[in-house]
Amino acid sequence: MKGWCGKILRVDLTRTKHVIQALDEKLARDYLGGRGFAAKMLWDEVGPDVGPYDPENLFIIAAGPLTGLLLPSSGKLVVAAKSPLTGGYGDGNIGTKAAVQLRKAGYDMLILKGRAEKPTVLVVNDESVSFKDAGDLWGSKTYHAQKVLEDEYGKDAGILLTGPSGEKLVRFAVIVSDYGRAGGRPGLGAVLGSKNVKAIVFKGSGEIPVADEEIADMGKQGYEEVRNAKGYDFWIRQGTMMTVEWAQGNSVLPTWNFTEGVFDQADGISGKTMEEQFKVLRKGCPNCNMQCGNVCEIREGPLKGGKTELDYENAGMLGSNIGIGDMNWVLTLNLLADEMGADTISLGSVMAFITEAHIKGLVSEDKIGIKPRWGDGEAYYRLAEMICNRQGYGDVLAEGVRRVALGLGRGSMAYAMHVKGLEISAYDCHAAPGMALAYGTSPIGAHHKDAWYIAWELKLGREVISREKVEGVIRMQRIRGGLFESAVTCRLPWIELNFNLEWYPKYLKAATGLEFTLEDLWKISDRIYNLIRSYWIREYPDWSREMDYPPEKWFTQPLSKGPLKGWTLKSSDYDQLLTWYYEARGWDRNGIPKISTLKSLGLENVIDELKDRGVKLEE
Ligand code: PTT
Ligand code: SF4
Repeated sequence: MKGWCGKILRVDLTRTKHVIQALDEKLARDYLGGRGFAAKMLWDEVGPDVGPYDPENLFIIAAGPLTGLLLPSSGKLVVAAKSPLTGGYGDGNIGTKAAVQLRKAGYDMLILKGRAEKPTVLVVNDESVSFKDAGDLWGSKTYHAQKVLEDEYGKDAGILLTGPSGEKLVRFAVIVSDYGRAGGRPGLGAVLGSKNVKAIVFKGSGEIPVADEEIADMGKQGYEEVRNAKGYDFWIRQGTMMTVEWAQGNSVLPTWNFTEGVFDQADGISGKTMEEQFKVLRKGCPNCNMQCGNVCEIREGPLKGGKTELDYENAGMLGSNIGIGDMNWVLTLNLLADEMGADTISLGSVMAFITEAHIKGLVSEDKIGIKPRWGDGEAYYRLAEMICNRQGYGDVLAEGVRRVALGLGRGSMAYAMHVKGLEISAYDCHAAPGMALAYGTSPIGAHHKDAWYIAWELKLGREVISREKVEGVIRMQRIRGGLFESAVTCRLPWIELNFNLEWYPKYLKAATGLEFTLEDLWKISDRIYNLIRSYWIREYPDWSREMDYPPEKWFTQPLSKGPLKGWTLKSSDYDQLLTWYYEARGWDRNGIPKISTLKSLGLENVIDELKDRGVKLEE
């Protein structure tokens, strides 16, 4: 086998045993890697009888055939498990040295099962696997733990960590690596914490096998094209932070718990402010020559002098969405989240939610223990500490907005900004029905990663309700959620610098020796999407189209500021888009795949199992 390393490492934490399995060639061809492998493993091995924190849940780290090769931006990994936040399929993507080291150690995937008896650091060094006592590292913040492990295993070691939030089972805890790369929004850090694993260290000494040595020259050409692309210089100055100005200009910057799309202090948290006043270093993932990591220094406040990497989602959710226009507080909250290993998007969302609930009289200051107030950085810093440590009322908020709203009741679900339990990332959709559809149909809950449709939607027209819009969302899901998440390489060269998509089938051919047309890749992507959808339905057998609806607020509470004042989503428009989406995907009116669709993708086994669980499938 070429392109793939051909091996899966399975570790049983309960028995401190491991086994190396051959990677099945059919699995590789049908699912490619990354998310595809993870979806198949979870479908086969983690059914509805397994809870997210049960030892039987799998924690999966999966590479793809392009991961770690000397090709533009290939230092990425998928982490996946049944999600404690949503109860459904959960994954995330993380740029890390661990991506390269996993593959050099000879594996395409690591699957953890069971629960270690005591806090453990798992060390994978080629074929050797050891279970080390985590000792003092348990309870430590991620930067410290990274440093201690680097001192022990070397600076080139690949290290994946869970922070104190993951150990304490904050439902939106993430995996952190390399001082500030984070992935696995649907609670992957909590799944690792539940397994008593503080960190996984990879060291590899092998070569990743490829079919055609020409790939080295093809990689060089790719790097050159990236380096010479229009927009390169600006990209490496600001990276995703350039999106703050863009979002403000287009009335989609989440403000006050997604109540508005414009923020009067947006300048304070903009890419320009970051670049001119806070950025001290440019950093990147391995194998990347368009490094977008904005390392910023905090100038004021309780973490003054601390350094943290800033991206757009962090600025939107820990800035405007809680009314903060002071970059120092955004950076302070961001550093806290990275050190504790909590997702910035969900953290910002749950703090915004409780602020709104407090303003509406649903929860008192006494109960929260703090008065949450838009823009009050100090109060949010204290609240964030409580949440990340599950202290006081922070214990309630650590459950995520859906569960908090279910507990509060009294109509509060209307402004719990989530889909399927995953908090919405930083794009307001009062006036963006296509983007709302992207959130509604994302396979992990409301995340922009599968279809960042908003920019395309603005070109087509916000008001347009058409099949073309729906096809655009699906096309994007195929490319971003399918190709990039299963070949496992960064999508940003393609998105930000127009790197030609046609390179990827060529790279896949050179790596694996197998011919993949773009059409073949879309079919693989559709197979993965249908399997993930079936996974959700198996977990929630009374599935209905409401599961794919965005929150009520966008339908009922119009924007009251900015050029789009008065806009809301219209439910008839959204329903129409959703119906067309289901038709295009071959799903019934509730979003359940039809038998003919599953058959066309080779998912016959799924049909029987869903039927056995009492799900009605249309022909
Ligand atoms: C991603 C989500 C994002 S998406 C951001 S900023 W972005 C937030 N980052 C967080 C953070 O930082 N710290 C923290 N404690 N929580 C955070 N939560 C949020 O998590 C990320 C980049 C970015 S920056 C994006 S868009 C692209 N995402 C890719 C993807 O998903 N797939 C892929 N093949 N390539 C991608 N390239 C880009 O990678 P999740 P990273 Mg992240 C500090 O993981 O769970 O998908 O959530 O991975 O290495 O940090 O790179 O404006
Ligand atoms: Fe990492 Fe940014 Fe490079 Fe992508 S473009 S690999 S996120 S540094």
